[in-house]
Amino acid sequence: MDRTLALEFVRVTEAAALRSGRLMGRGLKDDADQLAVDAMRQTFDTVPISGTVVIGEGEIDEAPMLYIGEHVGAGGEAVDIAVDPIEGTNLIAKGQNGAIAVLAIAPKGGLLHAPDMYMQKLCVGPRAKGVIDLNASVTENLRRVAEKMERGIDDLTVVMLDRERHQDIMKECREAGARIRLITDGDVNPAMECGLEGSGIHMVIGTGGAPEGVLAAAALKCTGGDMQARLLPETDEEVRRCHAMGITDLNKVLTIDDLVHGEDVIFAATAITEGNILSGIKYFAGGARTESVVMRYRTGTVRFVDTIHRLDRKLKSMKAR
Ligand code: VTB
Ligand code: MG
Ligand code: MG
Repeated sequence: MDRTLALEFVRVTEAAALRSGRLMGRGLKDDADQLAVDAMRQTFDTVPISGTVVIGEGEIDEAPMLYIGEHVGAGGEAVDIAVDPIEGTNLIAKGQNGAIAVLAIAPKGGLLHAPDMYMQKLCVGPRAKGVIDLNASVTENLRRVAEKMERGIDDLTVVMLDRERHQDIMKECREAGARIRLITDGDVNPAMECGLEGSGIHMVIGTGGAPEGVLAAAALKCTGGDMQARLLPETDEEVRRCHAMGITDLNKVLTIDDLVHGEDVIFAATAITEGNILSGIKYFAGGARTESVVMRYRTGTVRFVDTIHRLDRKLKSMKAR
């Protein structure tokens, strides 16, 4: 993929974040989501790609925009797109940390077309690459990651969604001595943070959305991190969808390269609320400031984009056109 596209994609996540961030703390998660979806959709149409949404807001009959199969872009290189215009709508609604606007782009066929079902995930950063095993116990994984990172288990911080279903792994992490950060929503952001030195996050574990799993894998692939996952279909229909994707062995451990294949992927995210690496949006009279990250697997470049948006000037220049 043309590398100049990377900056175009940041514009897309910035737009989604800028538009929806205004609603922080207002308790309006669906309204915020709608604003982000609209902004992302519009901005995509200024980017010179022929994109197909493979992970999006839902099926064609349930999502008016950015539905799976929808074509976006102004025309150009054929790419597959995974989007989550707001990853963590509850977080925005309550003004809590960790909401991001996020996307991943790969050449056709580069992203697992993960349907909306649960996925068991285990994510680590580059310093722990090659040692995780989803079939091993949590304790064993913590032991191996700590050893690879040349530190104690008590120097590891593990993130998981605060859910009843995680009681067992939570207990195991506590007994092994790891520090835990329980989050109410949004497991893509901490997975991305695992790959970035200085975030203080070393592992993300537990069950969350499969679409979010592919976005996490894209970020971790770019930073050289590692991930393993397993689809957890719950209904016959979900099982059928796994089979349709060519996954016949439902117990199969998906590696990071199963989730994101090939040698080319771009990941971009803009913080909406505060994160451990990216600061949340700050609005001021006439504008706002956003922090984003954009990464390319091909070169391994991780670019932090700190942008001041003069919304008053933009409006003026649009009117003058
Ligand atoms: C998961 C997680 C997401 O929603 O999909 C979660 O991966 C929903 O999980 O990051 P529950 O069914 O347990 O509520 C998010 O937190 C936000 O999209
Ligand atoms: Mg969302
Ligand atoms: Mg989400």
